[in-house]
Amino acid sequence: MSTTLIQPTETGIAVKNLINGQWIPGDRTFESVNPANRTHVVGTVPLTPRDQVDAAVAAARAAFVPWRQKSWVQRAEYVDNLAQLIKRDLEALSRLVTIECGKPYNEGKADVVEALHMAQFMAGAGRQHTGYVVSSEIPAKDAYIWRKPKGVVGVITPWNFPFAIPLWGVLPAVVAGNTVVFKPSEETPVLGHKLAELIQEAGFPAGVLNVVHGMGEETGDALVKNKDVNVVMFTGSRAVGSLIKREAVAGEVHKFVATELGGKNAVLVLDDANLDIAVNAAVLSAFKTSGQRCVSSNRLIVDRKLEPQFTERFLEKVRRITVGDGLDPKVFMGPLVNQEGVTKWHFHNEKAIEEGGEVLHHGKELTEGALAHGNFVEPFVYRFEQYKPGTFCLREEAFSPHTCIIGVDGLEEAVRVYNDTDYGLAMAVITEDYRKWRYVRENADFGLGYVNLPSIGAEVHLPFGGVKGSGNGHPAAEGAIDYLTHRVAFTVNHAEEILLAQGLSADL
Ligand code: UN1
Repeated sequence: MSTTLIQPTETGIAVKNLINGQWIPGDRTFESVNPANRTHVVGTVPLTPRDQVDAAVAAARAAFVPWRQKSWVQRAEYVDNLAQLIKRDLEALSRLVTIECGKPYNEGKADVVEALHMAQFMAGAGRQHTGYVVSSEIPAKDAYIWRKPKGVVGVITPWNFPFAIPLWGVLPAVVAGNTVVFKPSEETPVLGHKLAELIQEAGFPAGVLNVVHGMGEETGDALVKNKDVNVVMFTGSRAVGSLIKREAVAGEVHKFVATELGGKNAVLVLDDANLDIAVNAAVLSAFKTSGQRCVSSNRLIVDRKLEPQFTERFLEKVRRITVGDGLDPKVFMGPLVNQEGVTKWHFHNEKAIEEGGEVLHHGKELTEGALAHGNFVEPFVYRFEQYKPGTFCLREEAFSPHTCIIGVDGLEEAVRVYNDTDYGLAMAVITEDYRKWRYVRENADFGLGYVNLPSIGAEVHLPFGGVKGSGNGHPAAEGAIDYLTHRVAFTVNHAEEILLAQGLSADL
């Protein structure tokens, strides 16, 4: 059992699609480049046309019947094989995450470890309950709530967790008996390809897991509009998620679209906060992964009583943040994923200034020397002494190292300010007072809540997903099985006569 894995110097991998167990090269291709050095081509990747996407869906459809006839335990065995392979290749895969998506090596490794944890969790899930027996009005009847797979699942994932997030969707789908067509992000297709290689090596039957590469407008569009796709699991931007929801379900009542769409997350620093925890949680929430997590915090909502000390200590740490190629162990922030990310960062910074934010740390775009060909920017920090409702900068996700300190008076204003966005994904509150965090838990809108921690760092066996504009529930991790199975009612009579519920007469 061996696969060839990319070393830091290796370039130009010829990525192929995986359809029905066959490797299919692309007629048209695009290049995936290293965001720390755009002259470094990591791979050449197929632009998959509509008819090839349809062929992948047809392969998944054909594989569905024999696959669902296996037991949950049998299907989970393949996932266990995959877990072993991820463990074997952990180091090389971690380096590849850094090379293709830019995250520092330790974060690349955490991404692969998170994927491994999902594989371990789902391998075990094959031996968990697959439904319930419930009581009936008639003593001789057993009623079951029984989970059945929905069919073919299209999984479309982002570049910021190129190894973990695909497995959040793909693995619950296949363990539950669905088959999959997976489209990796066009920013990290070589990692998608490595995953496809491991899927092949793990021995999944042909057609159970298919991988197609390309752009959202062509390949993704073909996948979400295919009538034979029963569920779409999408993680990415709110704009694309909304479009997919509209397009995918138009005229297709059976189709379900599960979305996980980012946030305008925050750290709430209350008046009794431990300042060491508050400052560290704020730096990690705002700037880990260069602010490119859907759970990154663009807002630090700080009680006015602590705000001056907090700000001074926060800025001290921000000034020491190192930016550079993530393969260098001293680097805290790697590059942004692409030049559009850099443009967007400039745009959000300019909006913050235009809307009256007081700039506290004006990070620069770094374009000199060894960084000349990468997408490097420094942190940008600004302040609103009073909350300013209705602003773009305090309501829209920046997905970059851009954060605002907002002064508030007390717990209730902190929560009001926190809730004043269209999103509701991740929230961290820093307090020593159990009554205060309980108030926040009950009154703030979020899917992931933390006390005395950053807003990042979720574990796979917890549900992951937000409310409001952050998505429609838990299309990822622990919660995914709910979207990937249909719970059927199944009732069995053990008597020798027919007795009906609600006192309904069975007399003929
Ligand atoms: C994302 O933010 O896009 O909770 C995913 C975390 C990670 C997953 C983040 N485990 O920070």
